[in-house]
Amino acid sequence: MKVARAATVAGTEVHRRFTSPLHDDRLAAILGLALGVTFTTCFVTGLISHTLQHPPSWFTWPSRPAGLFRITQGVHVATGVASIPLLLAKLWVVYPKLFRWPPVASVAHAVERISLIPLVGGALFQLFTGTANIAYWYRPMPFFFTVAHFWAAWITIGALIVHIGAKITTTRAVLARRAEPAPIAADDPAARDGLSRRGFLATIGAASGVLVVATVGDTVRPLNRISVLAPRRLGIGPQGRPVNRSAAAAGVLDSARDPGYRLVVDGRVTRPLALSLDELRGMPQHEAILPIACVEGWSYSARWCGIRVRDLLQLTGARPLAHARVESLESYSIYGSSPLNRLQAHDPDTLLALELDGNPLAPDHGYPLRLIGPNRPGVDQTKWVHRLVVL
Ligand code: HEM
Ligand SMILES: Nc1nc2c(c(=O)[nH]1)N[C@H]1C(S)=C(S)[C@@H](COP(=O)(O)O)O[C@H]1N2
Ligand SMILES: [Mo]
Repeated sequence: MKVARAATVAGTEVHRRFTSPLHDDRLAAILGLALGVTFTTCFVTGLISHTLQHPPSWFTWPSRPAGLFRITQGVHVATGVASIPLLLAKLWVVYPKLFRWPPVASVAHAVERISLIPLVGGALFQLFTGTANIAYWYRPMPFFFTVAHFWAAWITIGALIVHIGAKITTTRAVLARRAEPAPIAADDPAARDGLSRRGFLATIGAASGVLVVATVGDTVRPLNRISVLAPRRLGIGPQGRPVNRSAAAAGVLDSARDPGYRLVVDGRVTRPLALSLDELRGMPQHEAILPIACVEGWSYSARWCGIRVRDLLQLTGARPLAHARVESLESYSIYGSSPLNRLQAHDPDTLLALELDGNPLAPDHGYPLRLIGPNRPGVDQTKWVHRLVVL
């Protein structure tokens, strides 16, 4: 039946080339459904990450639960990675349709076919740029990753909505039908010996699973040892913790070790402060177990010890609803400062940490002082802090 249809729509020449029974509507529908779920998940979690880093004025991201961003961004990268085999399989299943004749049957059909350009292009672009980014492979991206990935996400999701609108009726019908065994093209041994539909789906599902397990170990501790493709293995780096930007790369080796170092607390305060390292060590210390969750999907939980930002706000006479900004010795960098909204600034676990797991911070982890707070993206956990500006 399938073969007959292929022969009528595509002509005998084309049919001979697409003999696999896996170029099939039911498979296309199932893979489409799976991709709909993974892409929607990526879009929502991606928008969360974007909103945290570019908060609109009406929006205050809570500082609790402490590990929420770790989960949303871990899920973003994991579902993105899982989508790679799904998308390749889907494209392979449906590509004979590209050769359908006549190419367009109606205006609606033309719109639907044109929307495949942003859909397929956008989907490939998102998976490629995302993967290149977490693999630290920047050369093929001569544009600013976040900006391109952000706008391409809107284009892809827009095209996905058009595509779902166009296909929902067929998908329902195809999935409602009881799965018939895939027809065997009697004249074609290749088709007969190939995978069954179920076998094909199981293979693609397994490929997705293997890719995810091979990468998520840089955020899911128990999988660390088997995650051979994880870009950031836990347990490697100073103090056994991974580092993206070293003190040398940030150009702060000398300024961080300067005996004249002071933490300045100023801005909208009544009593500005300039505290030496000894003075900081002499203040009440607080301990918190908090994750660092990089936007690239890797994360680890650690025990941090230092001074509460909240205590500094009180000491300097800040307003009760004050928010703040921390600044790094690494001043000429987009990571050189980060905002603390009022919930984060007053959270008892938002610290300017002096210690990591019971030892003074290594230079690469932000010595002498780093910001660490609950439910914040890693990019905002500023290292080598030398100033807290109260706002
Ligand atoms: C293999 C697949 C993917 C990977 C590895 C990946 C990775 C990433 C990473 C690392 C970021 C953080 C960027 C940063 O803040 O520096 C990000 C952000 C984002 N991603 Fe993905 N992504 C993937 C697929 C997708 C897909 C399919 C979509 C949506 C259709 C998507 C939408 C977004 C959005 C909207 C952001 C926020 C960008 C911003 O902050 O402006 N991503 N992604
Ligand atoms: N001053 C400064 N702070 C910084 C960074 C940086 O480049 N400079 N990197 C940030 C990023 S992206 C993350 S994920 C966390 C942890 O990164 P690390 O691996 O460089 O310690 O620190 C953040 N703090
Ligand atoms: Mo990061």
